[in-house]
Amino acid sequence: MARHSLGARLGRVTVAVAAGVAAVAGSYAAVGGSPAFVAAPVANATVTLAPAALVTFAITALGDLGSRLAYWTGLAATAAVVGGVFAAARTVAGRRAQSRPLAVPVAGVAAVGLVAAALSGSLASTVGATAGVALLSAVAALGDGGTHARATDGSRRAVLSGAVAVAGSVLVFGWRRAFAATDGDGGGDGDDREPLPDDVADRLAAAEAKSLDVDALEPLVSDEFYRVDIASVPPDPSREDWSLRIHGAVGEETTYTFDDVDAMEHEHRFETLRCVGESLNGRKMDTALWTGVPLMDLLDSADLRGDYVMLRAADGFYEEFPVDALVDGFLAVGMNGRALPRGHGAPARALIPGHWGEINVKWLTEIEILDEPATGYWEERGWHGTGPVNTVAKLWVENRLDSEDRQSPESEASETSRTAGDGGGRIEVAGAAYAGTRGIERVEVSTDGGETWADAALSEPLPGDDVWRQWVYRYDPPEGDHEVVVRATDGHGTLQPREEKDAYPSGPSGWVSRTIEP
Ligand SMILES: Nc1nc2c(c(=O)[nH]1)N[C@H]1C(S)=C(S)[C@@H](COP(=O)(O)O)O[C@H]1N2
Ligand SMILES: [Mo]
Repeated sequence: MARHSLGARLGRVTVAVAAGVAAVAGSYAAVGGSPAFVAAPVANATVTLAPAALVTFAITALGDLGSRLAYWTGLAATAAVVGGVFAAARTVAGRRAQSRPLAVPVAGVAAVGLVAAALSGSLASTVGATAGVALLSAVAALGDGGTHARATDGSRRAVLSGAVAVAGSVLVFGWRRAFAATDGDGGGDGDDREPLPDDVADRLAAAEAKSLDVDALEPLVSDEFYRVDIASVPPDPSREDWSLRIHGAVGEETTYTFDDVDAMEHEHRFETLRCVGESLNGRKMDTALWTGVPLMDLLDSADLRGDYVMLRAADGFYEEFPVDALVDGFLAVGMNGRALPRGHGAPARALIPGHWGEINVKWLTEIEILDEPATGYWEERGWHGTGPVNTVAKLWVENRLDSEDRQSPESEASETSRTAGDGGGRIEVAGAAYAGTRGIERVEVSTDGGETWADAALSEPLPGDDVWRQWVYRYDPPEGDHEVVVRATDGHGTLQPREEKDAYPSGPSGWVSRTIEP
């Protein structure tokens, strides 16, 4: 047996990786970021199988970057596995069938087809993956001039395969991103251009009118709603396939179809969500106008006989909490006047007022009433995120005011300070404050590191029991760097605790502060 040169070996690895990449790209071309994408199971397993400590680090330290990393790790791992199978099949076929020239490429492509079918369980996805690899093999063989026997051509083949795989993937992913919004947030229903129903439009207009007029401050209804998913490729159950089963410690087990829910009386609710795993001044806190039905309308007939509930979802997520919280809950099928987007749990998700985001289960499929407490997905990983949210005031925006803006609404008496500066100099700080169903009564700002405090101006609250408020404060800065601190008092009159705590395990707490240079 001749020893293979390093170059030849590298060449074969390159061809195998290129084949893996071509298969992943081919599948993506066919089905996009849907659950049928060949990389979906591996990408989703990266979070579920990763050690809890690593996941916690990724969530708290990396944020959205963490979920993108999980996704791309899954893609890379899939390409590696598929490429390995491709190379192995070709090696085996090469030993057995030296006389038949097509046996080797056919074996490689067929093996990829089998793996793709096993991973995706989807014909379209399998055809896409297989076509990707077949195309790559064909191009590489053509480039070779059909003379794979010559050792020198091994490297040419590798370079060619690599180039084709990279160029093809860039094209496929770029094209999908640009023209086919099948993944993530893109609604998918194509109803984005239809006018909003009047009742929703009116409510959204009222919310806009209540939003503070502050540069770069997110309006009361979020422009961009954060997302937290255990699955980097979220499920995509159709309305026809979806159902919600209510079972466990109930007098009567019930199953609702989407049509059943659709036929019920719908309500609109403004509601804020916040993730227990976000940083103290993070952005995983947002508000939307949700449309749906009160959970009690679905549970009424069930006759609840347990004190706890487990919600389960199509992505394998599950969370448990006391039934007391469930009775105020809502089943949302719409968001800001549109069908609930896939990324936020289409076709239906739970909203549990005042509680951390995690029990607001998306892609909801089951409500199981329990006699005894149980442990949810994140609690198994050490989090305590099933309870009510902590109070927080975020400092998101820091603006320098021009001289025209200097007359601020909350301090008309700034005549003296108006002449004090040289070309503006006034500073505006703003953000959002949230305390779940306790509501926000007051936000105070200190510009001297917490020595003295003044009230910030608050936006009028949105209608609803579980909504944030915006705050803004304008001031003439002192000389030099100074520390701005913000703190909120909830609707029960309780000032949020000053003590700083990390997100893990019970959610961040403390007063947000920022050093500002005038
Ligand atoms: N099925 C399912 N529901 C879920 C999650 C999930 O990963 N899967 N994430 C939870 C977490 S941790 C949060 S903070 C909220 C976020 O909701 P959003 O993605 O719509 O902002 O959804 C919760 N519901
Ligand atoms: Mo969360």
